[in-house]
Amino acid sequence: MAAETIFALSSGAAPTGVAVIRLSGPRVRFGLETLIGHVPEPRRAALRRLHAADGSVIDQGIILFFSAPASFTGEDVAELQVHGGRAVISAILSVLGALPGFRAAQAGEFTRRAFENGKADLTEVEGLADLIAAETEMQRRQALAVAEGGLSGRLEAWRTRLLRTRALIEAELDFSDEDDVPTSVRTAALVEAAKLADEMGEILEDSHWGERVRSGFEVVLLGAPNVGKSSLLNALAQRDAAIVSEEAGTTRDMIEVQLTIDGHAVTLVDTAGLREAKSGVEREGINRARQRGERADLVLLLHDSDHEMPSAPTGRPALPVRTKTDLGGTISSGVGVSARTGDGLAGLREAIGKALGLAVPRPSALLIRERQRSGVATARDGLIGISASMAPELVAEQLRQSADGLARVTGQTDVEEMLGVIFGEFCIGK
Ligand SMILES: Nc1nc2c(ncn2[C@@H]2O[C@H](COP(=O)(O)OP(=O)(O)O)[C@@H](O)[C@H]2O)c(=O)[nH]1
Ligand SMILES: [Mg+2]
Repeated sequence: MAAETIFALSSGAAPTGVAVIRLSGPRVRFGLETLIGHVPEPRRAALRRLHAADGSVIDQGIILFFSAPASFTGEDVAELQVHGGRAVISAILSVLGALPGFRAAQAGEFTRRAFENGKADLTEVEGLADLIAAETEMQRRQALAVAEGGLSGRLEAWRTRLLRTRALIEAELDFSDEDDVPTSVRTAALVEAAKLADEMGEILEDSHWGERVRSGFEVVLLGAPNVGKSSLLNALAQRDAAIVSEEAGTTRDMIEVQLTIDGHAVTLVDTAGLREAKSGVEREGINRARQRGERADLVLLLHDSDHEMPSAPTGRPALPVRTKTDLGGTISSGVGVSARTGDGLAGLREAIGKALGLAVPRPSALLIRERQRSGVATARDGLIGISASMAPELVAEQLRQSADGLARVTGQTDVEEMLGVIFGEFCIGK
């Protein structure tokens, strides 16, 4: 079945200064002929009038044509930059919609075609999705690194080495006169497998940094009722997100606000004050506060002259925060702040950044999703499973499983390439 030609408004909601309408598929040339009377030279901006079916002019805009396969999707692609008014856009979309073989694109369909045509692998597609969703500087940086092939390049290099190693073993198995593969081949394979396992381990042992940057770091406020948790959350968020009251036990649900610290997304969570609950609802709130603290990236332990510091959930990094410093008293441990006057807020943000390790510049993480991590982990496990005493057939099988793990991450299968590596590099069957 011939692919349909798809089209969509690729820029944001109208009205805008300029809108971009994108087309992709086998009938893009026909679409351009209909709209502007001809197909412009590929990759050159052309200022043209766009026409309705009755020949009247809809608008004037910049037309870009990309000839297959040198385009984002790998198909013929056109981008129409027109004035971003609702009537302009809908007039053009309705001309396109009426053309035979044309239909409106579904969400992600251009990218899907790019993947199917080998223009981007799955990790690059995921990076692209994250780049579009990125809200902080650090999310943008790591998404761009992955979208530009930072992860797929690593995976591809590993996979090639795995396939080559396996091909070596198979070649020796198939063509050796003896029953056994020469030990030199096996030794080389074992050394390479161990090396690869180490390299994979290195990027796996990153404390899930990429996923945390992607979804944001979670900081949970813990402390006795009335110690000033809700006030502090509001002061850091610079808005009244949580109810502040002199009455103890007001906050029962979690209240979350988003902050940006050192270019990273941080979710700050207000919780129910920790005490002996007076009601079932409050008890539930306190349980949830503790649970949330147990999986937080950082816990702020609030205390003041009237309220003791709560104990930190085991194993979680914690930062003591002395509240209500405007009322006087001494700061015995941690950072001092006053939500009322704003004193110490900048220092607290800084301390949070430091405690989370956000302040230290790092290279962009390459594993930004659980799917990618589990594929690499599968690949490494396959390699770790290889032992010196193993029959060569089994070593080859472990190597295959390992390569499969990587192929799943990039969205390829490896059978054809396996053959390609054997025949291409080893001149078997001459
Ligand atoms: N003087 C002073 N009072 C504060 C400060 N922060 C909170 N409070 C007061 O302490 C009480 C409890 O505050 P709240 O934020 O609701 O505490 P929570 O129960 O821990 O969420 C309220 O009466 C607040 O006005 C502060 O920095 N200085
Ligand atoms: Mg509160």
